[in-house]
Amino acid sequence: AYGMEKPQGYKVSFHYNPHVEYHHFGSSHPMKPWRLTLTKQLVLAYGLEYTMDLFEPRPASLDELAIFHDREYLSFLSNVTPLNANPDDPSYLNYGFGGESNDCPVFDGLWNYVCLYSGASLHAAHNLTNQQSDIAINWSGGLHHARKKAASGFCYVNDIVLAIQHLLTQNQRVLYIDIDVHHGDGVEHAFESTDRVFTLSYHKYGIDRNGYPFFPGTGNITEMGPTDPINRGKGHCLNIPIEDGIDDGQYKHLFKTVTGAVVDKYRPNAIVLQSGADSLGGDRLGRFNLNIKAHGFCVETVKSYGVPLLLIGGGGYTPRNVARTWCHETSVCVGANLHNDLPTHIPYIMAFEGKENGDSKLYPDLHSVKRHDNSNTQEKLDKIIEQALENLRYLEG
Ligand code: ZLV
Ligand code: CA
Ligand code: ZN
Repeated sequence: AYGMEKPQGYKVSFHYNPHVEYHHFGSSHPMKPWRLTLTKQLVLAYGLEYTMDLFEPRPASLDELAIFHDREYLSFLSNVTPLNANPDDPSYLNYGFGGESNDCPVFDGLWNYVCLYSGASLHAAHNLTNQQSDIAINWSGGLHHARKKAASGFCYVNDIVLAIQHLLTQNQRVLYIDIDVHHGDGVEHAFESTDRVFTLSYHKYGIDRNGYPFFPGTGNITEMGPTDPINRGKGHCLNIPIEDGIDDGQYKHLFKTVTGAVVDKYRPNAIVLQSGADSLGGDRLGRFNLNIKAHGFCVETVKSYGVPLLLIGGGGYTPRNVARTWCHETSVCVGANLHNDLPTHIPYIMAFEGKENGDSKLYPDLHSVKRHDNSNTQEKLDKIIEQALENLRYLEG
């Protein structure tokens, strides 16, 4: 039942293929797949592997990716290499490659990389539909910007859309929640015309001092999907725009109030939580001031609904804190309390030295690395909550 923790605890599974770690986007690119090495090292150092089922999933197949993606796009993606890439080929730009920022570079092993993280999300989704797990985790997934026929914002294949499509084979309604600091636009767009998926994203939204919108530039509270009154997807999307510097107390209140209202109204049969760690304080790309336990509060809250849960990663650009957060959230799933002193025998202990107060701790004070003043007043946040609850009235038909 809703809100009832299972007294015997949840069956948790961890889906991870270590080959993802060895892929590089390029030295100056903020996405670092080796943050997953750090995450796994922490999870093992705390002994969490004894509390869950571990799986090493095979890479997804071309046919599995084609359930959502365009076959010509996939054919391009599976053939392109740094040596044969031709930036003058019009399809190259069309498919989201190149451009000024080069957010989505062509790197060695790109196809292998996308198949690995997508295979893990699909395997995790299967574990939920065949009821082998109550909570299935894939920290290598969560690439929420990818489109049917285009890469966007470091995302080439949308493993979340693929996993939700699988969940829909056994579940009438799936709720997607996204706490990455960026708007989950790719997932929202993929399901905009159905009432069987509700998408809820919390993100930084607004124009910077330099005049550029924060990526991807969408996700205002007024954006609720299609406006056509006969579209079934109408109103099955909620965006929560947030300004720089939001703190723990504000975020927790916002998340609990809005997510709770969505769950009450929508009554999902399964939940997918994208737990992007770029919403932490001190993230290289993010703008928020959250500590690890406030981020983990979102996982605790969603777990407490007692609905089958797919927990996936996403952004996160300060690797040592990404690893801390995802290790903490793994412990939340299995119901363990971790000691704040990092185990001394971690292979990559040097990697945890940073600018925070408490290098050798699991829970350093991330407010101490604050770079963004808090532009969120209680007044503005109350307005957002009020508007969000108003938007939900569409669900009443
Ligand atoms: O975390 O930063 O802002 C899921 C995820 O949500 C942009 N891209 C594009 C649009 C025009 N700009 C380029 C501005 C670049 C600013 C410098 C970078 C330095 C090197 C490489 C990439 C970036 C970068 N790119 C920072 N922010 C962007 C965003 C894409 C954000 C994707 C978030 C992905 C995994
Ligand atoms: Ca988000
Ligand atoms: Zn992000």
